[in-house]
Amino acid sequence: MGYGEGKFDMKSDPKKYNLVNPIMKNTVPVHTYGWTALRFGTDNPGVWAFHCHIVAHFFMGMGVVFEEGIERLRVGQLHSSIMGCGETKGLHFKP
Ligand SMILES: [Cu+2]
Repeated sequence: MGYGEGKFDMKSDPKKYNLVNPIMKNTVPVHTYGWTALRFGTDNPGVWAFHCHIVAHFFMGMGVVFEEGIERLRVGQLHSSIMGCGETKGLHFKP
């Protein structure tokens, strides 16, 4: 929804958000000494990793996990499409 330089200001920076037609994408830049504001729809229950793609940064803690609607999931109800991709398909645990 937006990005900027310096420390995020809770009062002034949200006024800069693009709430009309923000870009839909699955990667975003966070500029040096800057901030990025994002939002995501909560219509797909699951556990979603949000992380920096620079491995050293990931291990320094630039990652977080979003749990979305997990109270609506039960073991055995996870769709098979999330259980790996390519050659890893079919290797998942089957309860
Ligand atoms: Cu990073």
